[in-house]
Amino acid sequence: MNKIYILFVILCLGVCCCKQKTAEAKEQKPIVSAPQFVADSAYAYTQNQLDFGYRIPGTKAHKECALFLAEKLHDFGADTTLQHGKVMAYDGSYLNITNIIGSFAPEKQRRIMLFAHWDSRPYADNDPDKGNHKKPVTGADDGAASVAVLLEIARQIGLQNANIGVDIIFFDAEDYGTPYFYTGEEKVEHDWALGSQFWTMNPHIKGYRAEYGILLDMVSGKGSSFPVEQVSKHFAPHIVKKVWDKAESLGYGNIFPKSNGGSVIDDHYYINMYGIPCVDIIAYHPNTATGFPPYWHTVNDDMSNIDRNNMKAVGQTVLEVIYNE
Ligand code: AHN
Ligand code: ZN
Repeated sequence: MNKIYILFVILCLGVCCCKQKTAEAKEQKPIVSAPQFVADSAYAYTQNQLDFGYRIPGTKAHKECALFLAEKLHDFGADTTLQHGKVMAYDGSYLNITNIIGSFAPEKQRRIMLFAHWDSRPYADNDPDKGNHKKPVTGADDGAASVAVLLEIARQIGLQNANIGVDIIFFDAEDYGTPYFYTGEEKVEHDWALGSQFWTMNPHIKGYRAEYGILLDMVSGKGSSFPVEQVSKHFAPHIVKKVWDKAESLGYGNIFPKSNGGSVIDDHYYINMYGIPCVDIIAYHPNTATGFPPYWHTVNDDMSNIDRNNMKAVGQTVLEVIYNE
């Protein structure tokens, strides 16, 4: 009887000590509060990109905008690399592409990868007016605004270090997929997300790893919300929980509902295939034929649809996720 009693006391002490230890370990983690995301700054970075013109691979505007984005990342204190590559487009032609990579605290082992596509689509082939299908897309929400939110996040990380290393990657040629009017013989598979596919075959650092990734795609449209994208839920349910819980705790639950959104082959699909679990924060519109915003791949994807409130909700949520690591 006594022996059992003693054993019980020892067990209790053990449990108590262990609990204390984990509590201490938690306290030791430095508490850093996240900086405030400035939506006006992200709005201006969106306009800056549009000012170059259409960011279509092979054009002067594309080349100039790449240099602008690299210079921004560099100015904010990131180690910046331009990764040049050649990829095959949907019609068998070759494209010269540039992925733009900015690394904060490159010496840190623990890392997060944030990414968006920076190119704009050459064809407005979802425009209600057929006459516009061969015109280019301005790509304010589809491209520029997501890059702009990441630039503002980069600026904030430059001003106040995070505990974890952060790599920001702007992928090229995401939006060069087969236009609906294409009738050519040559048909190339995996025709979207060419820049991220190139990167998975040629990571900027051999064997590059990050704990997880977050893709932003069309995060700034008026009237957009971001229910859970299904490829993300399949490959990275724990990261979905982390991001969507954080948004909810910040009061952005309406913009980040936990309901099911669409399922999209986007840059995150190929990064998940590479082995980094990642999520896509992407607008879902249940009432359009595509599930994308009404101006998606039309000539109307311009500044008039950009909503600073959505930029703030997405930017602040991502910052809070980063600064809690
Ligand atoms: C497909 O339509 C297969 N993917 C769309 C991904 C996308 C295009 N995001 C922005 N533009
Ligand atoms: Zn697009």
